[in-house]
Amino acid sequence: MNRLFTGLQVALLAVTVTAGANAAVPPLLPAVATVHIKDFKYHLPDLTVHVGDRVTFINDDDEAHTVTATDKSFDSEGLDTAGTWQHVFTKPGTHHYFCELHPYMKATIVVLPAAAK
Ligand SMILES: [Cu+2]
Repeated sequence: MNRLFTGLQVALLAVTVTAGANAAVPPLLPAVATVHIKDFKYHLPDLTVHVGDRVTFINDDDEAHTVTATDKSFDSEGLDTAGTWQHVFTKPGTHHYFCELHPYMKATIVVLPAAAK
């Protein structure tokens, strides 16, 4: 976090830092899918997973981004450059999410019922 931020980003990051001041960056666990955030877009913008699947989000941009559910059921909060966040999807359905810092950034994850084993 040694770059310049806009006021909005500073405000958001301040909240994030306060919440996780002493939290070490958690190790990445195996995930079924990885969404890279690059050039102000989520790749993949349309992803299908199953209930219980873990998805990794990685910010490849020089700008901070978030992964925030439209219904707020999940929220990565600010991800700095190279920041990562993982989420296990537990509710089937179509989950729309966006970046709180750049609300035009939108994507969807479809969560299907747990895969038969
Ligand atoms: Cu963003």
